[in-house]
Amino acid sequence: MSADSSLAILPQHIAIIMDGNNRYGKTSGMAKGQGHVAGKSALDPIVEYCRSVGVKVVTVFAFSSENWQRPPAEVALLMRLLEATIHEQLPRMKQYNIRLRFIGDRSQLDADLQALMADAEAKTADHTAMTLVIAISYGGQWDIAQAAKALAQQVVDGQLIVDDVNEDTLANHLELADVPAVDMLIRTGGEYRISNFLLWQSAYAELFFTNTLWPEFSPDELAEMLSAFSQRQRRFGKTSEQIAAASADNISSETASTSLR
Ligand code: M2E
Repeated sequence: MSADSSLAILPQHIAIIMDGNNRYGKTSGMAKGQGHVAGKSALDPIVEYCRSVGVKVVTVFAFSSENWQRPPAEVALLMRLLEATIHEQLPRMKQYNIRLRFIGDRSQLDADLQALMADAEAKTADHTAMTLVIAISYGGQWDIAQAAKALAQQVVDGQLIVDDVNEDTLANHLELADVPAVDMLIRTGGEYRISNFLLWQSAYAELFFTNTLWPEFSPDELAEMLSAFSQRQRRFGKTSEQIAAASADNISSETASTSLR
């Protein structure tokens, strides 16, 4: 993959809501659940593309807190797929020097899946090209609540005073406290919601929505989004004089329109 000058400004952290697997399965006449199998293969080229252009962190929503309420057969299939995918991904993570991490409420997961996740994290901990974060049994509200709980425990233990509970101390206890904030959030599948993904971490993220179903999402479409991201950032990247001039302009036009009302 050659360097692309349109990617002058690159997100450091891309979060992806991989929606549309079931609809893809249905419209392609697949058996129940097979859309998730199709979705599983769509991630590899996206991860490789992100790595090749220099994105540092990619976080994907593999299984949400809310997904536990899906039909039991689908939950079971997703758990089997997760396990198979982690097994499959390990050699690839080595080949591409990618670190694998997991976020979410692990206590809800089978002990053998928990062990597999810990093993995959340990075996890739020294990989430096990129980090792939898999959110499993994750919810943004759960994340904020568990951080609050950790702070409350510190107060109880006399290690923290109430006045020191603030944005910074809370952020330090969230999942991914040690990686850059999400600067680009993508949702495929045609819904325009954040669905309790990385709520705090996406506070300033540029949002991208596409009707493309996840199994059909391609590096080409991502490249288009990255170029749009770069353009949005370039507008933010104007000099302070330009911003001052633009806002003075806004104020005078606001004043003008106010006086016309
Ligand atoms: C994923 C899991 O819907 C999910 C089925 C399994 C694969 N998948 C989508 C993931 O998100 C684990 C790894 Cl290591 C990579 C991707």
